[in-house]
Amino acid sequence: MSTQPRQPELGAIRHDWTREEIGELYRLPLLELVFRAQQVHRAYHPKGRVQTCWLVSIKTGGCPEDCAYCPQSGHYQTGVERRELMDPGDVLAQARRARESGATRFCMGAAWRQAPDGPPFDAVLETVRGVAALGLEVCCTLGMLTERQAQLLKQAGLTAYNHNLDTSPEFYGNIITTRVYEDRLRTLAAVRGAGITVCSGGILGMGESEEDRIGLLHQLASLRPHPESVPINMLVRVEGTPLASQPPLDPLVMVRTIAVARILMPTAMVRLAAGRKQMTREAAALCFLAGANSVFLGERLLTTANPLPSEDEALFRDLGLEPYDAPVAGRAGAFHGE
Ligand code: SAM
Ligand code: DTB
Ligand code: SF4
Repeated sequence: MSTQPRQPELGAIRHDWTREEIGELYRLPLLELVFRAQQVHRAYHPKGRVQTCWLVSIKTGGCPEDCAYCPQSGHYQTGVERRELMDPGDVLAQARRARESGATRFCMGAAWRQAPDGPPFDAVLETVRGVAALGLEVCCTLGMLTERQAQLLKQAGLTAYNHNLDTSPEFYGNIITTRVYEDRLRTLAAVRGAGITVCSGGILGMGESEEDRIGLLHQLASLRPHPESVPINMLVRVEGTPLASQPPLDPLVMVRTIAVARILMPTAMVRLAAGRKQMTREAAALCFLAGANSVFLGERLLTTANPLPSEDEALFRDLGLEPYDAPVAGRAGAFHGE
């Protein structure tokens, strides 16, 4: 006789999850939750594979937004050195290095409130064309986009656009005052409308409540279709930002949130993004068990530290994880269990 709640639709693709249902999942005993997430994972993704992504900051610091977590906001003194937009040739040199390191997805971040028009945008388009020609998945995160800009990026060969919802709509105003949730949703709609895949997730450890994490997951899972990519970041606490003295997040909260994301969005690539440097190998292992199947490689994220390549090699070896050796965009979901 089972004492567990029934789970008739485990692994179904749904866009009508209620907050209550998501709350029930979120509050399951952790090992039961991780078990269910792994079942969903196995039904939609090959076991033991991770996608390795490479991140480059193509324009750094001096951002007019006031995101309380961000070392690149011009509102805070964080010691991040400002750098204007990189030349396409320099970015392409990094993309080649990323490919040689085994990465199959190349992500470019710019500290802009919104993507500018004119020569800087043309330079980004040229860079996107170049990276796509290397056979890598290409992702950009440039702030808000217009529909026209999204279409131009699509034509240039962009695979994905990263634009995080970050947290629940209710908590958003505590973290950012220079834009609203609706702005984020509008850009995501422009990205989707242009036929670019969506990368959207959030940050944990900013002082948000359990309800806020559930609210974020609810927003993501209500997008139609679901984002193809869901980065879950652990706050990197940077001196000078308003969130610098937040207490450290219990890594099991990452595990729990990743597990719920995996169950709600079965086909998505769930990315264990920022915060791995602050996490033990054991915590990272649990995140993979909960359904994370991607990480950023390389010793630096945008401005903060990431594990060393040698550490990641050892981690993959010890966990028996094998990086994908070719792009995976569009492949998830075509897989029917193993
Ligand atoms: N300016 C663009 C934007 O905000 O969409 C793109 C760059 S922004 C740095 C990309 C994402 O990095 C943010 O949405 C946020 O989720 C994440 N991020 C920034 N600072 C972080 C930190 N200290 N810890 C964890 N994640 C962070
Ligand atoms: C995402 O969700 N995480 C990445 C990527 N998308 C652009 C960025 C993490 C940034 C961490 C802080 C930094 O290094 O500046
Ligand atoms: Fe600017 Fe993006 Fe940082 Fe916010 S998260 S301050 S928009 S770079």
